[in-house]
Amino acid sequence: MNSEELLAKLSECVEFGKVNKNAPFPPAMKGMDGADELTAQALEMGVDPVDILNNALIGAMDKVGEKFSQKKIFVPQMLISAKAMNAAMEHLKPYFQSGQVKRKGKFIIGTVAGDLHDIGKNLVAMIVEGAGWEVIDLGVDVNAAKFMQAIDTNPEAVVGLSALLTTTMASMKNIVAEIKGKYPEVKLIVGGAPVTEAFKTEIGADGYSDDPQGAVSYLNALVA
Ligand code: B1M
Repeated sequence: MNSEELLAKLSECVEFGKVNKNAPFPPAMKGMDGADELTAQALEMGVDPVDILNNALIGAMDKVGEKFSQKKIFVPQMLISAKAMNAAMEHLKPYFQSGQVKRKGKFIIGTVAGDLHDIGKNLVAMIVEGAGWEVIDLGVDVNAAKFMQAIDTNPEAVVGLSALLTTTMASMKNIVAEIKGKYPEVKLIVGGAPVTEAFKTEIGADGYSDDPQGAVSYLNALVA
């Protein structure tokens, strides 16, 4: 298999939720290598981790989202795809985190209250950490009180909020208002699939990015 074929196969594993070779699901792929093995093979072959992410994994999750919208698949299939994506991400993590020699500052990140999506947030955390920032990851379903507790202990930190649901964009708006009300000087960057530059401006956040690299650029500009 050449690297293109390998990435196509990996993408299929994430799309259909084939986590690893031993996984019995999906039955049609029984006994075949899964996301776990194929990611390891791609890295061994010398494929750039960024290409693995962009050309195999993210596209697969987009297809999963499309099929969910069209009611061709349901939550369990989305979950198993997320599990396959996470199996792949475990291999990529060390590459994204390897630039952490000196710290440029602190970055608190969380997925906002009511929202349990963490794949994108984890990616942002990983890549920001790799770019030399100390990352304090509060996890998912994080309310304003939890963000503010972290700010109390790390008043110099920049704060990142992620939201994947249109419903939790309202939660993001409230959290930004609460944080800005108490800590007007704290810089807030927002992101996540439904979030836009216009929404950032509307809710009074300071930064917006639609991908992890943009978050890094925003953070680095603050300490340049
Ligand atoms: Co959900 N889900 N989900 N889901 N899910 C979406 C988001 C959805 C678009 C699918 C669809 O309908 N097409 C839809 C939202 C629709 C909407 O609001 N308009 C949806 C829905 C409806 C739901 C439920 C309500 C389903 C239900 O229960 N009926 C439910 C909600 C649960 C909850 O949160 N309360 C739900 C549940 C789930 C699972 C748990 C099954 C699972 C999540 C597992 C997990 O995260 N551990 C899941 C999944 C996997 C998805 C999709 C398929 C994939 C999300 C993902 O991981 N993408 C998603 C469809 C889609 O996005 N294509 C969908 C890959 C990831 C790398 O991208 O997270 O966008 P993303 O992150 C990007 C950028 O956005 C950016 O950088 C990342 C890398 O490029 N970014 C930032 C993210 N945060 C950032 C922060 C920044 C900067 C950039 O600065 C701070």
